[in-house]
Amino acid sequence: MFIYETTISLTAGSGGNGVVAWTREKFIPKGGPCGGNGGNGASIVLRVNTQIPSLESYRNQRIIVAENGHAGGANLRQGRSGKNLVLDIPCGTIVRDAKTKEILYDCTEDKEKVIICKGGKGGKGNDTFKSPTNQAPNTCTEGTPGESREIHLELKLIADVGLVGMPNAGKSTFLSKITHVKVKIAPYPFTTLHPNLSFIQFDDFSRVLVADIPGIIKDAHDNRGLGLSFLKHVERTSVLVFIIDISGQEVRDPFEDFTVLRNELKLYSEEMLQKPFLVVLNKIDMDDAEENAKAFREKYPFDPSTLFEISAMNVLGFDPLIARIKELAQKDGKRF
Ligand SMILES: Nc1nc2c(ncn2[C@@H]2O[C@H](COP(=O)(O)OP(=O)(O)OP(=O)(O)O)[C@@H](O)[C@H]2O)c(=O)[nH]1
Ligand SMILES: [Mg+2]
Repeated sequence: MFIYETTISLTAGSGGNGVVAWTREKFIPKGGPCGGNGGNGASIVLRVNTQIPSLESYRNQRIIVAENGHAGGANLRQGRSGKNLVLDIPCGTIVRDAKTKEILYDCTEDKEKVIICKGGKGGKGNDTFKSPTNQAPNTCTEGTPGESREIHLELKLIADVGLVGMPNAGKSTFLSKITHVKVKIAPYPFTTLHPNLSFIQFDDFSRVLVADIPGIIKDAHDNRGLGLSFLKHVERTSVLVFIIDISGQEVRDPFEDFTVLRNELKLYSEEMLQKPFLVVLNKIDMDDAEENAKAFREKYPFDPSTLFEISAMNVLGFDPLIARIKELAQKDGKRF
């Protein structure tokens, strides 16, 4: 199950109490105070982990409480501190305060760690309070409570390139041929139900991360099909690749597909259309494809560095396209 949004309530551990205790040993009368301090409560730490694909592990875990610190003991024994609780979250998670919706962190770096709830401090034992004027203090303090807050986690994948297209256009086929990921490909719409993420590995050891999202249909902004919710996963990509089925085999019309896609993106956010994009006419191996592609070029006279014809299934026409993807994705320096 692909979970990309959840709210969890976190409570860090409270500090352990300090204690009042007195030294009682044979031949040592009035041994004095010996109450130890309480241990600190455990903090809750969020850690970015690129190996985790979704927020699935928090599906059944909505209330998370970290360990309390233990109370101090006699003979100056310090209470044990709680062990910090590390929560792994996927890269690209936006952490918000659930109430105010204020963004607390935007987790974009692998292994990045942030303390989201600080544990309480341990209380002081009576030994701490002894002084020349008060050699037998009868006071100790309680541990302070740990911070507690409700946070909202939202995952927006961070990829360089986002594949956008109608259902069945061949997005997943393309992803599976350019990367090593095995994804579900089938001749019916909405095969892909959640985003797939993989990377193209280049000879210079650089990588370009590609996200394949479920198909988008007309009126997706009205929540038709799988809606636009998955567009958030391509919102942060630097390049969009429109995959258009040019075979004309589907009931749809390739020209309309392109207009509809752009329109739906625009309704999601104007910024989407400001991104650099490539248009890929797929299934060029099919019968009427050449003709349709010609008509498409006439209607949308993009230059050859924007418009490409490929057959994702037969791996045809990939080289110039991938070179261009690399060029655009790495324009502002390599990210991966
Ligand atoms: N002839 C031909 N068929 C292709 C080509 N690329 C993909 N297909 C077929 O088109 C169908 C749909 O491919 P998918 O890769 O699942 O399409 P998708 O865009 O990921 O579809 P959704 O996940 O439903 O949005 C499959 O039956 C593929 O085999 C191609 O270049 N030529
Ligand atoms: Mg798919």
